[in-house]
Amino acid sequence: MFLFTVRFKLIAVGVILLLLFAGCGNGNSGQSGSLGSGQDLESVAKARGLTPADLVAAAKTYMPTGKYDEYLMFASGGHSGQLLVIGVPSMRLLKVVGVYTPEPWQGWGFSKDTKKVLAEGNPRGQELSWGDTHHPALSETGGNYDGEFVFINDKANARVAVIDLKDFETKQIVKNPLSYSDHGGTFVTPNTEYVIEGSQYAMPWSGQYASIEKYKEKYRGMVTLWKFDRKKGRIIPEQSFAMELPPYWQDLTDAGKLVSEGWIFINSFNTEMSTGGVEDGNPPFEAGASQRDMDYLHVINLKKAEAAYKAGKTKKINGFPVITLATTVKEKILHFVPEPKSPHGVDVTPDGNFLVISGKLDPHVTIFNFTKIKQAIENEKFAGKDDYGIPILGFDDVLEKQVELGLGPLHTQFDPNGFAYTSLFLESKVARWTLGGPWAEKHKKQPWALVDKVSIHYNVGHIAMAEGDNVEPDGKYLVSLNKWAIDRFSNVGPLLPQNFQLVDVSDPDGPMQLLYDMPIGIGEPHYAQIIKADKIKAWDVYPEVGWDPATQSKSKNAIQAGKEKIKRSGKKVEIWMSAVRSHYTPERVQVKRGDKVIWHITNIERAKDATHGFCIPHYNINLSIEPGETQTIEFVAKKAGVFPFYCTEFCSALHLEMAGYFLVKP
Ligand code: CUK
Ligand code: CUA
Repeated sequence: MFLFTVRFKLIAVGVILLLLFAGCGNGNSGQSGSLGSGQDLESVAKARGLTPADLVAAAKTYMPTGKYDEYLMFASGGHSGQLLVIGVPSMRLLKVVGVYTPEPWQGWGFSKDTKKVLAEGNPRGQELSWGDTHHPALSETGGNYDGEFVFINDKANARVAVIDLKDFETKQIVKNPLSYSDHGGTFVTPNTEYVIEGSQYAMPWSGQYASIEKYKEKYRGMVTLWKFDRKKGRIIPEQSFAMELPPYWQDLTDAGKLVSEGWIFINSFNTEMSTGGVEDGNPPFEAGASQRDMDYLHVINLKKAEAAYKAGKTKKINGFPVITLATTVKEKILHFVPEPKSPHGVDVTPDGNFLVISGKLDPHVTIFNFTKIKQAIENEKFAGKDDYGIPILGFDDVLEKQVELGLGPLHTQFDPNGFAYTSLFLESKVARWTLGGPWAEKHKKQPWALVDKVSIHYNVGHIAMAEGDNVEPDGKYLVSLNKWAIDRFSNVGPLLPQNFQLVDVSDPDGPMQLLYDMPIGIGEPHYAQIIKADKIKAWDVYPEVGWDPATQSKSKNAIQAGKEKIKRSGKKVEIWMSAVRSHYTPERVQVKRGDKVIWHITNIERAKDATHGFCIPHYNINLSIEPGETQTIEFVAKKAGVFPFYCTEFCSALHLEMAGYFLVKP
């Protein structure tokens, strides 16, 4: 690695010298000309108008064919409802994982099992075909990403999905039984005991009706602790519980780690309990929810909450155990810390001892000291109570520092060099600043000080750093997840892509360098996590022929070559079909109109990448059957006719012949 770096630096320096010598690097016109007639770097750079800095950036991100990225980024797909997998530093999109929205390429939402997973997230029978994904959370062991699972929330409908990274498929969607709205999810505890989902917009329990005049009494926030069973790869709703919270608008969450392990932190806004109604002469939300100078950071003792739940000190709401506000007060589970003005983002430092709160409407980040918070709670040193009886700690008793960073601070990440990085939405910059405490001493840095800023394009929301939420962050790369793109890309009409920008932050003594723009043409990504690629131990092909990804075990409907069959009983027709290059067996399937069709297909291939598709026109069926996989479709053959089915993956020279006829007799 060291050798590589040195060599790399030499090459970079060589490139720059070459260009300077050639009198090239005449600024970036935003347009590139021809490729250049020659094959040498100098003439290509000249023809394309590339500066020396461009060439260095290119050398840092270019991935030669067949080489792999060092990191994988799991990014939310925003209101596409999906999850994106992107290589870092090349910023190549590797996969769009179907989560809340049907995804035909993966057959997601077309097979019996995947339809079932999507339907798990349908509240009271209402079918949903999208989600608003915000915060992916990789599973953790000992406070570091372990590469086994990733979770992601749907803010619009308060749902949580579980994706197994053995095959990058969504395995489960749980619908929150208490709320329609979540934002404080997903975040995991340091060993993924719980997946945390906090609400956003307060509402009456479970979506019941209550007049908005009854806001204070009838509307509530919540945080749900979903118990995760790693062996089963599933959330266990029967071992999960929630806490009732006041009707403030809870925002982001983070789980404590190391010294703060066993605690959860949630920030909030609208502690004014503004209810909108600008049309009736009330202050609009954006003003009404910003009147007070302080909102409340929620500090939750998870160990105590868990004990209360296990002791049965809960109330069933919509069949789900909830620790009420009264119990919360009695059991001393929840405390508030005043936090400045409508904050956004609460981020726990890698050592677990500091909580960084961003101002949003305040140019500072506010840093609280967890040790001081714990002491104040133990000594019951309170500055007051809120309307619901929750004790409020004294701001100055728990404050460590406030650092002025710039306009619109939102989210913070950390590197191994003692730096924190905070996005500045209004300034369109990312600030690098130093942490204090033992960390600063170790890194010999002036504590709590702004060091540097890098411009991004434009209006950054979250930032993601390599292994950035871990107790041992990697740093090196930072990805800025920008909300606006404006002039960064070719005109593709009034709906513009969002822009991910890759920033090199590897040099603790040098400037941060913007390397690359990646347009995101699918939903608005909010958050992402970046994991070392070698931590992911995904399968090349399914472990056995006849694998059922829904159970991650062999399917009872798996068949071997030669055992294909069609069974009829009354109005039911069941088919066991095999797929292999380049045919389906059987190739003809005949049923009568009105028959119930249950169709199992096993891809009996063992070769990597030998995926077959399967589609039937009119019946809205499109599957992707990966090597070794068995899938089932079920439908009623309501329409008579002849329906040619075929393979939708170009799998061999005779792929076009991989087809057959589905005949429905009138
Ligand atoms: S949020 Cu979108 S920029 Cu949902 Cu985490 Cu802050
Ligand atoms: Cu199988 Cu194309």
